Amino acid sequence: MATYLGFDSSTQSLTATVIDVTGDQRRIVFEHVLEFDAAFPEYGTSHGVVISGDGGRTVTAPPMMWAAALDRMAGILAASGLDLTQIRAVTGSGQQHGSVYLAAGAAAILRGLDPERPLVQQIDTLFTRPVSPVWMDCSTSAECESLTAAIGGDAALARLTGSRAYERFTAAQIRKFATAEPHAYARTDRIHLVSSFMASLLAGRHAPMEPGDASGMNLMDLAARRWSPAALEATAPDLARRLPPIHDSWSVVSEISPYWQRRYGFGPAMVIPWSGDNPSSLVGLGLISPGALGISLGTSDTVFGPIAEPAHDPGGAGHVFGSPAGGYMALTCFANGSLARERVRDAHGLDWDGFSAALRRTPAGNGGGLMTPWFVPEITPPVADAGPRLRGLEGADPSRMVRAIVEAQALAMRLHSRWIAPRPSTILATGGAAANPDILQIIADVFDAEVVRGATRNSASLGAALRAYHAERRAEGQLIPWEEIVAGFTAPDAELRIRPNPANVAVYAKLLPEYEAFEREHTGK
Ligand code: XUL
Repeated sequence: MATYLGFDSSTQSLTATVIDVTGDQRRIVFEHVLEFDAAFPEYGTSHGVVISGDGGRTVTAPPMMWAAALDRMAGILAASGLDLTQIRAVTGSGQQHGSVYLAAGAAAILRGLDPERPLVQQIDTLFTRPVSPVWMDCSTSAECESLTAAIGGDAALARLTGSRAYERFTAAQIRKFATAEPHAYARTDRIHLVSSFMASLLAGRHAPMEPGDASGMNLMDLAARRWSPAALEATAPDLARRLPPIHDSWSVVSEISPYWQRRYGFGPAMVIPWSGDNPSSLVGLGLISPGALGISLGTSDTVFGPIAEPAHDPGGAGHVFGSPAGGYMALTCFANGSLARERVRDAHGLDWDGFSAALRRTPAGNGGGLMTPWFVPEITPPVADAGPRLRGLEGADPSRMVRAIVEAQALAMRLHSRWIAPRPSTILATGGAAANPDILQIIADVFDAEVVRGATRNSASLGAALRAYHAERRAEGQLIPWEEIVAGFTAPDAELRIRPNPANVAVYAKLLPEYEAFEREHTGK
């Protein structure tokens, strides 16, 4: 048997997917999701994070909780009846941008983990900072300004690193920590991303980063796929020695450490560097050739696709990352994804069925009513002061408010993804809300494109399992083309193809410039 394990350590949950590629067999043999809030109430998170009282700008999560989840998931895998000795390689993906700060003793602790005791009992002295700032944090505007000035402006930084400075990106977060807590920073020996931290736990040593997730830091020279000395210099003192090296996405870190082998019965599986959740979803959706567009409807909504050259968003709101399949990917991230849909649903006392019924009851264009979806501070376009802005919706009933949020999200996605694929013919949808055909219909109508649903909602952990397969075969001297790696796993859900409705397409073609003007009016841009 040849099986491969992929994880996804996302904002709200840890998912594991095991694929079997024995002979002609190509199937998913295990898939499990652990929701952080429900499984680990002792960490006090809400939707996987802790939001501070400063207007929601500081958002963190306890890295110890992610380690506890990895340990719990390994136990669930061991109890599932799967033969873990057959797993040849393992990798994963992490929510992007979040950082984990480790002390000098970390390497010895990781190496010497005792298989008789749970992970969390052994790693409490690992951290110089008990919390990790995560992608929802937007408390670092001052740090972004100084980084931008040091590199020579927004365009120069975007050319160098793939993105202009963003509050949630790791450089600004590291700078804030180094300035606000210089002693703790001085004690920090290694700074990991969520992805490389989780890989380190599995490998029993400091794992490297890879270009897909390292390009979400504003620190990597995108073309050279190396740390940029100028960006490091502008961020914090002595940063170079605190960062792991950047290795190819398909390199081998090491064998999975004795802790996992003895405690749970893994064989000598290869650990491959973990990537970011969006780069991993790109693979898990089979988006290998430029021109294809994916939409992930998760805690955040993201629109992304593979691109051949690192072209930048002229509007300045998007990012270019390395693709773990080689080449590049473009992405635009909206903080107000399911968070905002849930706010509207809850404010009107609806469940998801009621939410869908509201969409079916109301006409495209909402009678001219418009809303911006900014329930929490927004990334695209940048909006620091949360609160949706409304036009023509005063006193509107719940159904119109539901339509307003979904239309606003779809219009914003269209507007801010034109630089990635101006006229996509097909859109692949994934993430929790991709289960809702009424939401997908609005996306199809706004984009005037067919929307198909990914074969699995867990595209990031499937992408990780596929990356493990690719890297292990490559390490054994077999270079399998990516099209073949994903074949049989990523064909879209055959049941669901949503075609645009021409009458609605015409309504949204008129509404798009109006929404663009409305957004501009409230952002001053
Ligand atoms: C992407 C981003 C989010 C996180 C969490 O830039 O910030 O999509 O990766 O999923």
